[in-house]
Amino acid sequence: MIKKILIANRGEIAIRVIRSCREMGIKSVAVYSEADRTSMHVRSADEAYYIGPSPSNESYLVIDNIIEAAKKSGADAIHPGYGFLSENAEFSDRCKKEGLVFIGPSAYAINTMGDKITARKKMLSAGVPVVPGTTEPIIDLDEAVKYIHKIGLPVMIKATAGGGGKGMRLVTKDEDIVSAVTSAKSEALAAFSNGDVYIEKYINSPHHIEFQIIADNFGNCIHLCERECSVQRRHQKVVEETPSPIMTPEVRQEMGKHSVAAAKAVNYSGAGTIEFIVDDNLNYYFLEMNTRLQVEHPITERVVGIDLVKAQINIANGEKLEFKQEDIKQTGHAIETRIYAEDTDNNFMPSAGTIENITEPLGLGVRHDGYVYAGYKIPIYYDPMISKLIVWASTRSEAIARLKRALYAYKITGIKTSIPFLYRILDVPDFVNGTYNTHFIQDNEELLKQKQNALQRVEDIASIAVFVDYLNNINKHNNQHYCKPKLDSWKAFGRKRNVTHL
Ligand code: MV4
Repeated sequence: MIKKILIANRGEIAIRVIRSCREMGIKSVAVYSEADRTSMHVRSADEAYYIGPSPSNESYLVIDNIIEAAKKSGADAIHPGYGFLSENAEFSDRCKKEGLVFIGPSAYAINTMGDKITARKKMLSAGVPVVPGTTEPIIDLDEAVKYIHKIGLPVMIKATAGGGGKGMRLVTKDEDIVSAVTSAKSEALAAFSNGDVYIEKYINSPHHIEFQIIADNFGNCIHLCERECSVQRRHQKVVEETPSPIMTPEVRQEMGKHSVAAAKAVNYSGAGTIEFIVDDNLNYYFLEMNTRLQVEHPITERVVGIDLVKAQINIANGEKLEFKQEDIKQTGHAIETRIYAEDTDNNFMPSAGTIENITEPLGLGVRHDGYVYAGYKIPIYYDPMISKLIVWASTRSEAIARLKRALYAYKITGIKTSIPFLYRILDVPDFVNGTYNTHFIQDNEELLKQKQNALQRVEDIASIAVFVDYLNNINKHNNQHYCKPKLDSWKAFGRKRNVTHL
């Protein structure tokens, strides 16, 4: 039985895992780097262990340090969160060897899905549709050119060790084939120490739709429906929603079955995600599998009513899935926006600094998964995502209205955030109508630019009010009133007058 879990992560996801641990009566152990001594996850956990200097390759990515902390604390399991060591096969294996339960899939599942060529082969033999293309690395350039002529341009050259857009080239012209293959290979070799690349037919303006699956260690696997993740910027998701505005019950059922088949093909255990690209005619193709809990998991939790972290822990504990496919129903609509510490009106520059004040949105249907607090200095070493704002309502249009209300109420001073940009997304006709694809942000660049709308004017008035307060404080200070209680004259009667009157 798992009694104590070490969370090998930081920020909002560490706090998210700690919350489920507390509800389940499981003790939680935080780990922290130098820069994270004052981080919220350290305070939220039952215990905390220092694991090294601020750069993640000296702390959150050092397997030995994390195992040592787990041993010292007496934890019996490790939750890796997302990022860091979450998709590291060596870490999964090492936990097992040390007698610690890794709350995630086997090294075999991570390795098979991590190598895109191997994953494509596996999916083909499991009957899952993959993007038309090759299933062997390009060895001979002439043969690659011949193959591309056969399937026709445009194509994408992708690194087998890639994913998330790294080591990828779009080829639209015959004369670019050789240089694209050559540069993709050298980029992949430099980035992943593996220069193998393969060919895929290019799917124009696709949707990114992913399916959540959960599987236990007894061969049971179900899907928890889809998430629409097409609002992305430079392969970073910005808004996610479920259900997808373009999904139909028939396609959902079919894609769900293929997602379960994909997971079963690698004996998957735990929570995972099957990513598809989908064209306008709802033809769908397997892209990759994420063998971890994802950032956007809360929208699924809300719409299907399952605590995914609790499910992960129960599975790792050797329990059977407590739900059957026919128990899974989507209720209402959920949307998540990721809040980044960045200046969206200045080329999305990271906005480091100290949070002066934060007012988190509350109210019906609002969930805020964050970790920053007033006075917190955002470290430069890690991802600039500071929180996720998730709303739920019974319909999509109500959910959009609720999200706008919550973004409006969300006030952070001291740093710039993506909140104003997110608000503008919710007003763009393609978003409102649910007719967007992965080119949404590019296609709506002009509409997404800062403009003097009603919200902006209210923000300006709020800023002026804060400044007036600030000036008043300076005046008080000059008159030595600062931090001293004001005494009405009748209260001051009979006392030594130490208050300078204006
Ligand atoms: C593609 C594609 C079109 N055709 N593959 C980008 C990230 C990586 N996971 C795969 N990606 C793409 N692969 C073929 N054959 C278009 C993209 C793509 C994309 C995919 C999902 C979400 C956002 C995207 C943004 C640009 C390109």
